[in-house]
Amino acid sequence: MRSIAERGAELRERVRASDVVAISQMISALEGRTELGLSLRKDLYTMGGTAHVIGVTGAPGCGKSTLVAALTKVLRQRGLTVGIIAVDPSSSLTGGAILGDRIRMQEHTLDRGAYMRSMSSRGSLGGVSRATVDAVAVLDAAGWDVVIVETVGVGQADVDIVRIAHTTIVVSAPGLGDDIQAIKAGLLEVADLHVVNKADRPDADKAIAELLGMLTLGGGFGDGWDIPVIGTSSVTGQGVQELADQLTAHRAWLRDGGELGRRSRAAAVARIRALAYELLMERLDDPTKGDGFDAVVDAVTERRLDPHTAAADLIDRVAATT
Ligand SMILES: Nc1nc2c(ncn2[C@@H]2O[C@H](COP(=O)(O)OP(=O)(O)OP(=O)(O)O)[C@@H](O)[C@H]2O)c(=O)[nH]1
Ligand SMILES: [Mg+2]
Repeated sequence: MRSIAERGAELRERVRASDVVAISQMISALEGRTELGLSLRKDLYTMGGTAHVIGVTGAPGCGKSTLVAALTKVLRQRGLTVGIIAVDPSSSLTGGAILGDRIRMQEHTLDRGAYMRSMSSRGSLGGVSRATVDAVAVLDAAGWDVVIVETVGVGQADVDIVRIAHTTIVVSAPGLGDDIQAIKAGLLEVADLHVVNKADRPDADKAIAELLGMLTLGGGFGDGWDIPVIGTSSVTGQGVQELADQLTAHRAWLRDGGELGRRSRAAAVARIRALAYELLMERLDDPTKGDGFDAVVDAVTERRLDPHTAAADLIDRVAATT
């Protein structure tokens, strides 16, 4: 039986050589937090840093997955390798989304330059964000040129993804109703690029005009990047080349204008804080299982001790054992 260290070293080499089987194995190991996965985490981070990470978010059913498949085709034609991570497709209102995604991605499955992975947040409290960030890191380490993360545009996962994405695309579509408008408004400020998908529909022009109106009301952004609003259709292919062009333009702007450094720094801060919080929660869990803790709970229940002091003591105890 080979040691964890040996297996880890072999897996890392295969990932570095862009072996898709190894990529899948590594993502699974990280997601499942196996001993192997935990041993890989630190090295993984220093292996990457070259991929263009693109977040695609927007209301359920607006056509994100279909658009990502169409965009992938264009990017592949341009010679770029594309990794796709679909976060929590199971929460979809449209149902059967994973199957749909698989079918849409089928034309890419025989293509070694395209990789797709679905991640579900079911049963994992906050775990989907971490698992997604890890999966992005694996594809980045494997040398993928572009890593696209699709999220449904309503939860914490989106916020976390936006933090690690270099470029965030907010997708909307005509005729999705008022709830959707609210989601769109919430996502307005995170967009680097707006896409109004289903531009083949007759009400698309109105949706584009509305969005332009909302952007104008939101005030100028004035940092040298004019947020484009692109009408796309996965049916006719309209706008997908332009979207690919704008992604390249945004990446160049990020690099040339110093914004890339700022975003990377903000992402590092967010990541450190999230991991520290997670670590603290794990460690807090330990003393709460000990006998000593029961006495503290008794004291707080009987109002002999206030919960603020008890909480501060708990943190001190955790810090003392580190
Ligand atoms: N007319 C038209 N329909 C589209 C277009 N793009 C997607 N659709 C349809 O919209 C529906 C939803 O598409 P998806 O790509 O699954 O949308 P999604 O945003 O990924 O959905 P979730 O992942 O479930 O949130 C499907 O029935 C698509 O066929 C488009 O450009 N035009
Ligand atoms: Mg989808």
